Amino acid sequence: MRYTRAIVRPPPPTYAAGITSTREGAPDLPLALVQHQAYCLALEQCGLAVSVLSADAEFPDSCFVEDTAVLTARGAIATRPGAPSRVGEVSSIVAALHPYFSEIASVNAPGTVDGGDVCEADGHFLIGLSHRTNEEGARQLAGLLGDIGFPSSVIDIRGSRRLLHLKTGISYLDDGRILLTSDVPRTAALAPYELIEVPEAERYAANCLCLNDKLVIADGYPVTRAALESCGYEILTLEMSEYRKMDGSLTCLSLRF
Ligand code: CIR
Repeated sequence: MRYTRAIVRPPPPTYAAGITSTREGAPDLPLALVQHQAYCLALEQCGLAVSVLSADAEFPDSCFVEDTAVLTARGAIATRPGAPSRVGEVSSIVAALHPYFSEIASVNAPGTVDGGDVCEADGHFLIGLSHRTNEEGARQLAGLLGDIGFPSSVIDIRGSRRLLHLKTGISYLDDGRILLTSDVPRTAALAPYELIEVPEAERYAANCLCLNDKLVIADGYPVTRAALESCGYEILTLEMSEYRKMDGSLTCLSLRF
């Protein structure tokens, strides 16, 4: 799919109060903002026009806009995030999407879905069943995707403690390749793809952005970078330290369409 636009939202002054499982210390907000600007620039280098929403201090995790919607070439679906503190992030994202999507479907209670659990691989959607995306949410999402002609498969990652979301451990790279960590269960849903496994010490690098003809990866993961370069990808790297501290990775910071 060719991407033309992205929606992003910078981290707010309350960012350090967001949810995290890491013990890497509090994020440095000024540095996070610098990293966010570099992120926007990288999206532009990939050919996307970037809309920057204003920071929202009411929601500390609101820079991770990916979790609030699932965007496809045939329509948008508003999610219902699995963390109660994040449910209120959705309405302002729906408002920002309305100029581009005439109808926006929704995941409803008791279903929960985080967009970080949804990985599109050439028109087939892999849906992670996680501690954020529950069975009812995955069922609703599969139905809504089916309504607009997209098949999907569910991958249960609830036993993979190191994965917050499916896309914490997996990225689709176009041309049939998937980059992933050893944490992701090797289910039949992955059989059609060529799998490239990142080394254990570089697990964070499994989340990357394949945008048009470029690959954006996190800085500091040389083995993964070399493997991807040898596949012929043009690579941009970004320092992600202040997002990693809050369990965030590259895809979480934008909605792309
Ligand atoms: C959270 O726990 O919800 C945020 N601190 C991190 C969300 C990361 N989002 C993503 O991977 N899609």
